[in-house]
Amino acid sequence: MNDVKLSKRLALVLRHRPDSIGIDLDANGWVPIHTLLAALDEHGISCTRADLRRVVANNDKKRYEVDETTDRIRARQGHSVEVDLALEPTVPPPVLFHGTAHRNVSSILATGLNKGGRHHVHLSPDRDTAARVGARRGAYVLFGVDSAAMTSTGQTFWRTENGVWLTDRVDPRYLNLDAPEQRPVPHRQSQP
Ligand code: HQG
Repeated sequence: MNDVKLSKRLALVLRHRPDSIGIDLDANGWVPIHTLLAALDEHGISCTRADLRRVVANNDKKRYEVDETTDRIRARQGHSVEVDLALEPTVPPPVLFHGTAHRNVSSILATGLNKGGRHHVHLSPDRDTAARVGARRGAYVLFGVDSAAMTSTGQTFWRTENGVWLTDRVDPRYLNLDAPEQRPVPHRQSQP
């Protein structure tokens, strides 16, 4: 399996469907590397320790984290299965960004940003990153998020180790649609 496919499979297993290869994640999302490799092998996916290390190290968004002491691996964020990432609430920069498909705009302006299938709403620290997130699904728009105002009302934010800002919900009053001319040209981004 090439590295891109392997990385996508890891995302599936470590965030959404550990059962697809018959493994469990612990409460914090970790699985022993030897357990993962054995389960992948049993399901016909060839992956050596070296392959795994390469995919983790080269991953464009540092999606995976290895704990050297306990020899375990987990996804840093993006889970749909129940996990506690044990992140500390953190004060965000005053403005964050969210890129989304153009077709979502009217719904978002009406009801705000909702977490959908994920555990949190994901926000980006800069326009470039938000543009890449939005452009995954074609024509996109950028929202500025008034995180300073949200923080002042006591809303909690967390920052993942790979720099994604998380919160539970963004009410429409804290969203500003970015003017189209301010949109950066996105760079295609693919795993790993
Ligand atoms: C949209 C990728 C209509 C929201 C990326 C988004 C990111 C609404 C979609 C990370 C809505 C959910 C997260 C509403 C939210 N009406 N649409 N009220 N509220 N939405 O993929 O933020 O590759 O679950 O705008 O790079 O796009 O997984 O979230 O378009 O960092 O590592 O609902 O996923 O990283 O889509 O992306 P997603 P996202 P990874």
